[in-house]
Amino acid sequence: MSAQDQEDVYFSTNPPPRHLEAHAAQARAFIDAHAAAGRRVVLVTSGGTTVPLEKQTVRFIDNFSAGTRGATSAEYFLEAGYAVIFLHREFSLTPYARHFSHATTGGFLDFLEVGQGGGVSARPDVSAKMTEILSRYHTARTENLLLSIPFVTIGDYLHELRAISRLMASLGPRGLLYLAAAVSDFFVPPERMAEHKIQSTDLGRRAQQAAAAAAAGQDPSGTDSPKQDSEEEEFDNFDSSPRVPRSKRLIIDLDPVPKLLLNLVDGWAPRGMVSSFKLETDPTILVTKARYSLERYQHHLVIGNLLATRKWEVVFVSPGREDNWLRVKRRGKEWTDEDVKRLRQGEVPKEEPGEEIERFIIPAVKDLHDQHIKANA
Ligand code: 9Z3
Repeated sequence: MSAQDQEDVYFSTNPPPRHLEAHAAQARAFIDAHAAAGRRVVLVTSGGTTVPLEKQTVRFIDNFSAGTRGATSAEYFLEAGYAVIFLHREFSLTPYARHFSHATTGGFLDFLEVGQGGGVSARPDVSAKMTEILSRYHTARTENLLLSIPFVTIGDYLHELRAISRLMASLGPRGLLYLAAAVSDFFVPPERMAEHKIQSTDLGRRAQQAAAAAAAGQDPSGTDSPKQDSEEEEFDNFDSSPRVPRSKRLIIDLDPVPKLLLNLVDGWAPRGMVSSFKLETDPTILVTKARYSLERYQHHLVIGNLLATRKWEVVFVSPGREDNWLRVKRRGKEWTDEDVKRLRQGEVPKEEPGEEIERFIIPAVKDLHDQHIKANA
């Protein structure tokens, strides 16, 4: 099947999110306003996509990502003069709020106190930081520089990504796509997805079958009546660990998600700069996989990172350039060659990073974007 056919099949069989049209209208107005002002626009994707197992979803598979990379990057893009569309997993980290909503020192309410007059104010020790961040947030909001759009499932994400990328096409090379979301590789296609909560007991399954038979006008007595769990002792040798009968296990059968990055690069936003992240846990394959992704999708930049060391170091892989490793400073000490070697092997330093690595990532991406605009003007 061609990439276009795969796209058509995926989008015609997987329903769009409820607010897609409203989100697209917001994105259109946002992009048009900034295009008219000659401002660059970046689409930052952030957080993990879910794979629902049921239509009325109780259970789902999730992808790792707190949204730190995306939310932090969005702040640095705003600082660098970009208008930001922040397409993020609902309830994951968001720009500015992240400093207080997910702090390790406490929840949001822990930063507030009730004053003598009864009003609420920031705790004195965090007041200066809160004032500074609040003022940056207010600037972004009042100048309409930050548009936040949420997603939850892989389906929501892909529909939103396609709609917004197509709108970004009007920006030509001044549009930047910065794809930091952790995107599911596998999903349950709608025709195989259960409507209701998947039952974990025979009792539940049989009750469901009986209700379905009754609804279809069949004699429910034709189906087995609900039995207590203890009554079922079916057993088979499905695999070499027959401790649990197959009837009690949940076997999930997933299809691959079509690789739509190719469609994005060729068709949705063909003149914009496209950068993606590559996440690995095995240090020996990170750069090879990042290069492979770049060659496969023919886009402009892959930023490789290891799960364990992602806050310390990333590698920029781009066509015709040497690999470029960016690393944060250490608190109170210098990197030795030995330290760097260990870091690159995925060994995490004991202390926290001395600064946010996005402080270096965003100017380096902007630099490549400058070159992209010049080359494609
Ligand atoms: C990343 O690699 C991000 O940097 C992280 C950020 C998800 C590691 P956090 O939000 O984590 O700061 O907690 N994102 C890309 C992940 C991904 O799914 N990439 C695909 C892949 O590696 C390609 S699009 O195959």
